Amino acid sequence: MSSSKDAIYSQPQQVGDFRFDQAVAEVFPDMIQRSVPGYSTIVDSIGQIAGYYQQPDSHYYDLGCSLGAATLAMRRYINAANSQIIAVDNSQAMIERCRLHLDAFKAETPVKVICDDLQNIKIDNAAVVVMNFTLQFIPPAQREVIIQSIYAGLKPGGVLILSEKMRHESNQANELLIDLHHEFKRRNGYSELEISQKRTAIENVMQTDSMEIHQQRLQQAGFSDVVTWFSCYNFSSLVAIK
Ligand code: GEK
Repeated sequence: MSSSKDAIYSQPQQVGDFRFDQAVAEVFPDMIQRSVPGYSTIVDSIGQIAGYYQQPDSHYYDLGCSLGAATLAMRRYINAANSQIIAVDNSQAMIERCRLHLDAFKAETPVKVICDDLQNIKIDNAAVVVMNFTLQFIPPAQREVIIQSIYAGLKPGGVLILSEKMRHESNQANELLIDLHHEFKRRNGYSELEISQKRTAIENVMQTDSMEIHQQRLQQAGFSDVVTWFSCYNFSSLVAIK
């Protein structure tokens, strides 16, 4: 399926809140690749980690799946008997394209694709739950319950793979990480106007937590072991083991 170059914020405009609509879904692979450092590495490693923690007769969740990148990666590495992947997103535009992406590749492991708020999905019998840059779009007050219900739905030895953009506790360090990220975007061809308009659009929609808050929330939910396996600028990914 074709995917286009992201030029959504290239012209001066009245910037509204960012939404995962048709226009974003159309350019999403280009947008995320040019905006998240290490995105391809993260996605492929999610597949590897899922392969490592797979168990027979289990579910694998991709919450906030967008076009299904993490689902495709998991499907490449999972071969345990009687596995099922459940991919969830509440954007109709994303889900339609996700279905086309998944159908374009043949694989053994069945995938159920659901268009719904991830908070309506009961997690059960899970070997692996992936939230690859999704929790940051959920209102902060609802995050604790989500992490608790993921913990409850994981099998013993199961894992949550949680990738997030992080806010650093100290302002000075936070500014450094933001500057490095903006330079990353500039080097990937985004203009000053695109960077600043995107920043305005995302401000109310994406509220980042610090690493300390993520760690605390995971520990309080019961995760005994949490490891940061990827970190670049203000983007990190954790594996939380039940
Ligand atoms: C990837 N994981 O390529 N319920 C379900 N989906 C949601 C909700 C919600 N409440 N809120 C937001 N989303 C993907 C990338 S993008 C990250 C994930 C980014 C969805 C939203 O529609 C979007 O598709 C996704 O979460 C976040 O590995 O764009 O920075």
